[in-house]
Amino acid sequence: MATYAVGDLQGCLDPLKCLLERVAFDPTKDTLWLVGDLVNRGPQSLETLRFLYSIRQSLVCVLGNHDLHLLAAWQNIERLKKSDTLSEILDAPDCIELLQWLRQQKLMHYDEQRNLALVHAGIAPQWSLRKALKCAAEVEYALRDDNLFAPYLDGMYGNDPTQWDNDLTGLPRLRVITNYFTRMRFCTRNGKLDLKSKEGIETAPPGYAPWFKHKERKTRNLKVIFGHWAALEGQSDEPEIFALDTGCVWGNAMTLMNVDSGERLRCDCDAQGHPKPHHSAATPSPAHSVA
Ligand SMILES: [Mn+2]
Repeated sequence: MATYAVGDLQGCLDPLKCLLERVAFDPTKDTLWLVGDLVNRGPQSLETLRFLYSIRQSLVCVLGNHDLHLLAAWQNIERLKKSDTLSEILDAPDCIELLQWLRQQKLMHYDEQRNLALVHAGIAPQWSLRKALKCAAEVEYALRDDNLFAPYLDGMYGNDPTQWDNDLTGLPRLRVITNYFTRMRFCTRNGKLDLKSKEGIETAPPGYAPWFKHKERKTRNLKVIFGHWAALEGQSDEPEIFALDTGCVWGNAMTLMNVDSGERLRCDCDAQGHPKPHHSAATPSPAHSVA
């Protein structure tokens, strides 16, 4: 009955399977939380999505920017970029089944018992827990609603507005909510976003800080698991903020964390997002086993 969280998969299925084998993950008993960016850039986006769909009853997952991009490409709203590896999904016979499932996923998951939230990028510092859940629900509703789905995806792209305002309506409102949950790294203490900087904590533009570093953050009593920010290398330096993106698709590693014990496992990956040989499922490294 264990609960594990894994960082951004980005279509890297082998490292995920390697980690799940090492903890003897049992989908009939255990639960897997995923921080989003399930697909894109990595070698096996279609197979990753199929695998997740097959264990969907044991899964809690939130959507990342790459997942939303996939939905937009599916709806012919956004063309695929050269670096995208999503066409195998769009060409697959089970594409509709997989993406109808994907669009039902949330932007924010809140576990009341654990006082723990799961998001892809972060939670706007000026939002209370209640406010954050309400904002996430607005986008989740648009994703599920057949009349709002395409207009939402069409209006989703862009960096403006840069800041939340209660008076925002329509697509700009949904866009800024989406940007907080799926693209944010640095912002001001009032939640003004800088969506250009992607490097480590020390590269914050003047007046900006990582979203989780602001002392006046309204959800500072909430534990948060998130991904999206590979340059953090899995470290937030905050006790209750759990950064899980360790850049598997960039030749670094995929990270799995036991949600209750905080214990972490890494699967080191090569530049193609495959497990490095000494961490392959066939020859698990005893030094890294949880037992
Ligand atoms: Mn991301």
